[in-house]
Amino acid sequence: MTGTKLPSERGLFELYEHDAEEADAQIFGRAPNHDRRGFLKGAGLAAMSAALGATIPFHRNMPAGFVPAALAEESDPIPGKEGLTILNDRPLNAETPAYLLNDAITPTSRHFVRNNGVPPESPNAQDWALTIDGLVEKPLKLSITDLQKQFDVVDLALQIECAGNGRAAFDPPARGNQWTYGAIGCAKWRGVRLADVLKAAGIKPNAIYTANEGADTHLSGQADKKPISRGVPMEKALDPSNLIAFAQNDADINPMNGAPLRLVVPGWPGSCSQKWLTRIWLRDVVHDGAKMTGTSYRVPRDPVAPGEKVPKDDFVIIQSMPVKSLITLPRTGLKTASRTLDVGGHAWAGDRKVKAMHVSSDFGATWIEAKLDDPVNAFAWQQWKATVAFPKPGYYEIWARATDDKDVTQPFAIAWNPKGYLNNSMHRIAVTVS
Ligand SMILES: Nc1nc2c(c(=O)[nH]1)N[C@H]1C(S)=C(S)[C@@H](COP(=O)(O)O)O[C@H]1N2
Ligand SMILES: [Mo]
Repeated sequence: MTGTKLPSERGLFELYEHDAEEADAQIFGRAPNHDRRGFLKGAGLAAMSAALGATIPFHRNMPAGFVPAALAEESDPIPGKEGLTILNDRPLNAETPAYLLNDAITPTSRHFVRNNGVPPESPNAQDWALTIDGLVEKPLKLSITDLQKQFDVVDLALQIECAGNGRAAFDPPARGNQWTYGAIGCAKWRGVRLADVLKAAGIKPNAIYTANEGADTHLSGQADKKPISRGVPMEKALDPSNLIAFAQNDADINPMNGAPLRLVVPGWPGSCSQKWLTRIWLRDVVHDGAKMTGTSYRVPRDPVAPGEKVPKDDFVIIQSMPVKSLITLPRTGLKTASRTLDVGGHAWAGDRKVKAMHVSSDFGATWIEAKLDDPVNAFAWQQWKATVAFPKPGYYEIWARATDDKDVTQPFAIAWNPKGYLNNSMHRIAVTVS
């Protein structure tokens, strides 16, 4: 959508969902009597036509305040993705319903998408170059072939979770993508170790933080603005589980998941895993790139009451993600005639391991321990399963909660924070037994 001014971080879907009249005014220009679209401003009409892929001959008759049907019905518009729920179109954000995340390795078609800007158009793997510079002895410029030839290539199952996953449950609500449960995936990533590449460049002793850059562009179209540029402290950067990845599930990375080259920094907010990776520079300060400062990916240092205003200085950068789990089998809403039910899913705990998994079918009064697998490698989510029994027909909920190796357990209630991050309250599904 060029030529029309949308507020950043809000696409047509979000605009129309929240206030269709206002969205109309912004897209088409304000109508004097508010019940008709105004004389379509050239730019607004062009933008809507571009979104629809056609001119709109009767645009003056379009009633105000509804999503054009062609946009509303668009269900699977992301190439290579299937079954995802679109939360926003600009930037593109889509999550995966829990029951579609049942595989131990998330298929590429079901890996969520979280974009902050406009992805690069047809990026070319042959010409791709990654620069390592800043506080290094020897700056490097590496092609993907250089990476493959000069460093060990490894395959790891690594989970990436958006820090805002679960935001939809916040009350009072937090602005931003209203993720429910599905901004999480654990794909098999192939690449070289970030630590190996940084060491090859020679890390200077005063380097304390990475600063990552990608090839996507800012929603405003301004070349001097970056959609997102985050980094991690050196200690996290040197963890051998971090990858500079060039393959996802034994194939090319999906274009929306960062093809042809991305970082995977598991266990920390997904935003640390820069997509369309072009540069890593080492700095002697905490990186202050786009979405590193202010309240982005930060939470209050101490717990706050829901709705409380928190001074900016009281926010700290999110590091490890908290312990969490999902019920991916069965799908919520199941109706069954059986008195027993197999349930299962995954559990993960940021930098930690999950130690135990429990399931309740009586609203938390009693819990049974689920069978929990070890991760296939560090930072892979862990599979769990259990069989629950129902004493008689009726409505039941299955609740699931994970406990990490420091004995931290998922809460029932949300620890509210202003930006709606880190909701790790337990997942529950509904089951009716006839
Ligand atoms: N270049 C770039 N990298 C990015 C982003 C982005 O917008 N641009 N989004 C980040 C965020 S907020 C998340 S949660 C993950 C999501 O990865 P995915 O889209 O492959 O699921 O990518 C991260 N890397
Ligand atoms: Mo994210």
